[in-house]
Amino acid sequence: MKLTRREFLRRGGALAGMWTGLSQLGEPVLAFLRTRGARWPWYRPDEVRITYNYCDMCMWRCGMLVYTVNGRVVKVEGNPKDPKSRGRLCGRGQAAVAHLYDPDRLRKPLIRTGERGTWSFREASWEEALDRAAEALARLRDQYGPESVAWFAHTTGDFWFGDYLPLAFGSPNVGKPATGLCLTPREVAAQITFGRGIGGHEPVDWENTRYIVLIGNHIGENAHNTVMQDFARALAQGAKLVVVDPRYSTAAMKAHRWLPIKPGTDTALLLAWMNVLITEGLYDREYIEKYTVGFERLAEHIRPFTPEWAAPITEIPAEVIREVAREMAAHRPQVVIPPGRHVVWYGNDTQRMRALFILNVLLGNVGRRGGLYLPRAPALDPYPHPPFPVEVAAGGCGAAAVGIRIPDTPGHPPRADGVGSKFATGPVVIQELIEPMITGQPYPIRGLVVYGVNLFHSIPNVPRTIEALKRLEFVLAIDVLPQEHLAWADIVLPEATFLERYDELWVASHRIPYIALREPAVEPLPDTRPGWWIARELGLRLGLADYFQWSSIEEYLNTRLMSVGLSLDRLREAGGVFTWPGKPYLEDYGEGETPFPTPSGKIEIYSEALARAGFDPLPVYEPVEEPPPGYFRLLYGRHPLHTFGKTQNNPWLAEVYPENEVWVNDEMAAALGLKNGDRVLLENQDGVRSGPVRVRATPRIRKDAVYLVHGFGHRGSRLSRAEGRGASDNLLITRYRLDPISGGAGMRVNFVRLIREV
Ligand SMILES: Nc1nc2c(c(=O)[nH]1)N[C@H]1C(S)=C(S)[C@@H](COP(=O)(O)OP(=O)(O)OC[C@H]3O[C@@H](n4cnc5c(=O)[nH]c(N)nc54)[C@H](O)[C@@H]3O)O[C@H]1N2
Ligand SMILES: Nc1nc2c(c(=O)[nH]1)N[C@H]1C(S)=C(S)[C@@H](COP(=O)(O)OP(=O)(O)OC[C@H]3O[C@@H](n4cnc5c(=O)[nH]c(N)nc54)[C@H](O)[C@@H]3O)O[C@H]1N2
Ligand code: SF4
Ligand SMILES: [Mo]
Repeated sequence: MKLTRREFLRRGGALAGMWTGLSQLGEPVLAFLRTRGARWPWYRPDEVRITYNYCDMCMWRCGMLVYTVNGRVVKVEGNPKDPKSRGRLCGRGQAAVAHLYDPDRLRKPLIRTGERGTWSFREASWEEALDRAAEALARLRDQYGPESVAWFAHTTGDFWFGDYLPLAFGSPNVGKPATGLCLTPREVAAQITFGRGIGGHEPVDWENTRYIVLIGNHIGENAHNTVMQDFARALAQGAKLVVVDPRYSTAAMKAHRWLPIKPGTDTALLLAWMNVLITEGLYDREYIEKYTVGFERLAEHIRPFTPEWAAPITEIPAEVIREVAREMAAHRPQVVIPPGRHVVWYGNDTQRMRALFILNVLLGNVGRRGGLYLPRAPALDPYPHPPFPVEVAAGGCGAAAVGIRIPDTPGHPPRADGVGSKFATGPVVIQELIEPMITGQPYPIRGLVVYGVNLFHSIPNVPRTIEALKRLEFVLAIDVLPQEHLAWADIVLPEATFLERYDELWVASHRIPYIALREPAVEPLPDTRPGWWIARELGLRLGLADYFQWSSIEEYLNTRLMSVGLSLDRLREAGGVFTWPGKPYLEDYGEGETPFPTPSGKIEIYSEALARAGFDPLPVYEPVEEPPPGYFRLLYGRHPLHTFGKTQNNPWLAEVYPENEVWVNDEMAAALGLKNGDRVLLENQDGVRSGPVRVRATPRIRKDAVYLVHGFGHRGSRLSRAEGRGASDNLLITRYRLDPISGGAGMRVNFVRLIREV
């Protein structure tokens, strides 16, 4: 029965009357009732439990308080003690509850019964599934060597399958999508320039900044909680904002200038800005002298790159370029060009990131208030274990890259991703591990363990991935949802969600170095298991008991915590988070102590390392391929209420934004006879077609590009709310340009045309 508002209020009134009546019974009556086992108050506050967690609805890891009543999670909240959430969560974080109780979750280990690529499985016991998985992995290791198995891992539980078990197993082929498909060029550029990576939390000193220039970097749609809080506060404090984006993004709506740049030409703009700062003498001379090397060569190098040179390339008027450079200089050092995060754009991305960093340096803002601060991480010891047979930088959001060198360990199997041949340096890049599965070059990869990576939505060139999956001898998938790639696994293991498990500590590199705890709020769904447990069980079966000497996860965590004088109990007493003082500014470093551990001990504007490796030692602009007639460049980005391809099925989030749209310039749409809401198919330069997607005809995008929110267009999954909704950008990204320095996969080199659905 539905209550009308009036009826509801009337009954509420009656209840309130009863309430007063009851309370007038007085304490003696209540005391008597208690002796009879009655509870008062009736809502039983003793059964509300709060546990600590860090959010896994995206990779940002906001600290979370989880409220459980009678064994059910009823709500999650930001942990006020946590530097990343400060008591708040974003919409996706709130929807963690719906993630936990998604009825489509995987519930049983599955063993393949039919052909790969079909959803033909039988349910199995953990005992059987683990035995068989370990047997298959051991056979590959014995027959072809441990390097014949690749391990792909992501989500915030990826430590066990991305950093620990694979290295104990002895494979250097450990890939995370947050490397070559996300931030590797940025980390490599930072390593070359500053001798240190940027890390998982972009170190922008929002509190003190007065002038912000966003290049791409669509904050507001890219919805990292703390960044949005900080960004909003900076604007409220009067900071000026310039947004460089071919699309009028949410951030652009807040900007005092929107520069609708021609896609792929940002390096030209950055060079022109440097040109103005240097030729007009507006840069920070003292800073450059004290902290950098190579400025003279830069001054020489940028001479031809005037605003007049950049204007026809970028399609931004020369006067505007000049004015923005002067405005930046007028605010220095409280001016910042944030490094962005998803920086694999056009394949020359390390050079673009170098240009962006050097521009910041000319403004004297690195390690200064209002610019880029210097983050630090707490130093916890690992749980003692024998040395790993391989050493490799698997990378990931928090990991720094490795400078210009080929990071193979002598005497151990080299990486198969092409570092040193196809590209120069950096952590293992995931997408280049697919090729050896097909071609056997430089040596064959025959097995794949995929933990929390969305094979068909995150890795470009899906036909190639399918080809690889057909050839592999063994595929093990560990996930929480029936994503489409699981149909290619031989064994599927259902993990418990982050709200149901302990996990490795989150050790954050941040302005305030800190650690955060993840502990279970409720028992896992029957027949799902935590990642640490799965890794350990596999490890024991693979003869790796020496690496798993702990008897319980609590013992593991306590031992690590002990190295900094903490324990699980003390971490809980502290509120699930423990912080240390940071050293964010240059003034926090003493004489003779440099925050820039480059070979010169200074910021390297001119890079000897790049020169030696045969690359341009100073950033250069390289034109990108133009779309053929009738085609648009395919751009993509985020929606504030979705994460990649993993939240489209979330019961709450699916209700708010159930499918994506293709943004098309309104004049171009009209010329094609299309209007808002029409359904079209997108066909790329290789003839690959997306499913039908609605047109969003809008003046908010340039005429030469279209735009999709990433992560939609699930096909062949068992996701009841996501299946068949919208179009997949990744399906249309059949090619990419490899960044020759870092191995990042520039994915904005695909073109699509619109075909009206008939
Ligand atoms: N809600 C939500 N937030 C997220 C995520 C999520 O899944 N969901 N994922 C997180 C992760 S891991 C990452 S890496 C970040 C990614 O977020 P960002 O680092 O902000 O990613 P970008 O690729 O810089 O941003 C996409 C923007 O670049 C613009 N763009 C496209 N081509 C060009 C160009 O040639 N030049 C310029 N100047 N702009 C261009 C697009 O129009 C779009 O507005 O988001 C993070 N935040
Ligand atoms: N085309 C295209 N490709 C992209 C991007 C893009 O914008 N467009 N963005 C790139 C970027 S910036 C990044 S960082 C990567 C992200 O790449 P991914 O991390 O691969 O992206 P998701 O779609 O979030 O995939 C997460 C997978 O983990 C599963 N999962 C969720 N929770 C758990 C859990 O607790 N345990 C386990 N075992 N599994 C879990 C999900 O069901 C899903 O299969 O993608 C990159 N690739
Ligand atoms: S930004 Fe949102 S989804 Fe990401 S960790 Fe924080 S609350 Fe969770
Ligand atoms: Mo990313």
